[in-house]
Amino acid sequence: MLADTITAIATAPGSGAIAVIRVSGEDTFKIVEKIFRPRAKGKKLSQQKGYTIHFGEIVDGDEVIDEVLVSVFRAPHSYTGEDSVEISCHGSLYIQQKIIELLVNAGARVAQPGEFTLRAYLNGKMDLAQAEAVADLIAANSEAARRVAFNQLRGGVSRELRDLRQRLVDFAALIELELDFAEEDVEFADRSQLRDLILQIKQRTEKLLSTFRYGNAIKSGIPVAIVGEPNVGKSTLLNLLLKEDRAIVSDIPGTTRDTIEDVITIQGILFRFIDTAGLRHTRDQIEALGIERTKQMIRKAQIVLFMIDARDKDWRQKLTQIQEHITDQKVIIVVNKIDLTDKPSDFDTADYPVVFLSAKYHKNIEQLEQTLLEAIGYSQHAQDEVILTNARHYEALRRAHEAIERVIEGLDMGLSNDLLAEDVRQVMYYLGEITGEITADEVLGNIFSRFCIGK
Ligand SMILES: Nc1nc2c(ncn2[C@@H]2O[C@H](COP(=O)(O)OP(=O)(O)OP(=O)(O)O)[C@@H](O)[C@H]2O)c(=O)[nH]1
Ligand SMILES: [Mg+2]
Repeated sequence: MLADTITAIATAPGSGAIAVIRVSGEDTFKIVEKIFRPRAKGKKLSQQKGYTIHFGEIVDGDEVIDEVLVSVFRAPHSYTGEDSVEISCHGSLYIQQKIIELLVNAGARVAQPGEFTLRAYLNGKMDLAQAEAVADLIAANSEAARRVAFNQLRGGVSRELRDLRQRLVDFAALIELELDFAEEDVEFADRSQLRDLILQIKQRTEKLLSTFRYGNAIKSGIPVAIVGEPNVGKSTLLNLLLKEDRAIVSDIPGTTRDTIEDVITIQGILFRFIDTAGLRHTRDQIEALGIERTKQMIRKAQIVLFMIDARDKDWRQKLTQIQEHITDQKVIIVVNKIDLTDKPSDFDTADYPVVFLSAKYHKNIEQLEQTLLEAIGYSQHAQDEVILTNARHYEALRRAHEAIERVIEGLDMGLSNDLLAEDVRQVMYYLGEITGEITADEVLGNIFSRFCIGK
């Protein structure tokens, strides 16, 4: 498969000012030379240095199709590690397709999704976790998501795991050696050192695992449901957070019938706010439907803003009603309309943070934003901390962690070498799975098929 020379449009589908078409593989220059006529006479494309750009024409026989720029990359100094070119042409859909067609007729094959990055991985330009970070970076829709993806692309996650794994590999080698000298009863691998190493790996693994919730949240945005009785000001708050009149606000209870959703970023983190119908028991059929939806929204949310009127004396009972539907969501109590009373009810609760607001008069909104950030553990994670965002990594790390616990158990029980070695191998296996030192073809297929074509 690596023997093929592949091509694809690397820019977004559709027409634009410019489109970029990639070609990568052994025959790149041979193929592109068939359809590219450089303006400057003299050297052929295959004789040009890497990291140079050449102006010229794409031709179909005698007919000139477009004027283009061709960037030359020479193996191994390219994204894929192979000889590659990037053709920047005019961004008409027709021209893009015509050039692809000419390239295919000249001997290239149309690339599969993620195939350029797959090659970069197979040619050792990046490991698997880094390759996956490329997809995350392309999908990043907030500053925080970009930052964690970029850190992973730079090898943050990989470095850490590779280091731990390498030390384990060394140890496993010693244990295996002991197995070879089984009759002589020698000990090459110091058990207390192995224990220290394993404990270190365990600690590190646990720390990484604990970042996943946060990592996953910033990658996909944090769903926040705004719930509360009709008329407490939920839609007013949504509009204020979004800085636009997204939801209808009125003094008629039950104004919001459907759910309204929109996103904002706070300190670079994407929050997805969901405004819901007021939660109350009713015989009105339509509103009953809205209320069922509210329950569903709570289920989907990571944070629930429970909104109460500052003058409400029965809020505890309403909170209890909400709590019925809460599983592991964080709850923030938002006391609204503080402008209407000098003496708000007693909102002391040990369970949840409380924010006093006037949504209508834009009061204390920064405090609410701060409380939202705290709810996701924003301040606990340093900007450059290695953060797990990928479910595949999380799963592998969780399995590694299980195997680690078995190794510790085994050490405690004085388990025989061959059994111990087996568990150590398991830990190495799962750690290696993340960076791709160990992979099954189907795992690769699964990962790269989710990429866009041309990456
Ligand atoms: N005085 C005062 N009025 C507010 C405040 N926030 C909202 N209101 C008013 O309260 C009324 C209800 O506001 P909405 O935002 O529609 O309330 P809601 O919770 O979305 O109501 P439903 O959609 O019916 O569940 C409107 O007349 C708002 O102008 C506030 O902080 N102070
Ligand atoms: Mg509303």
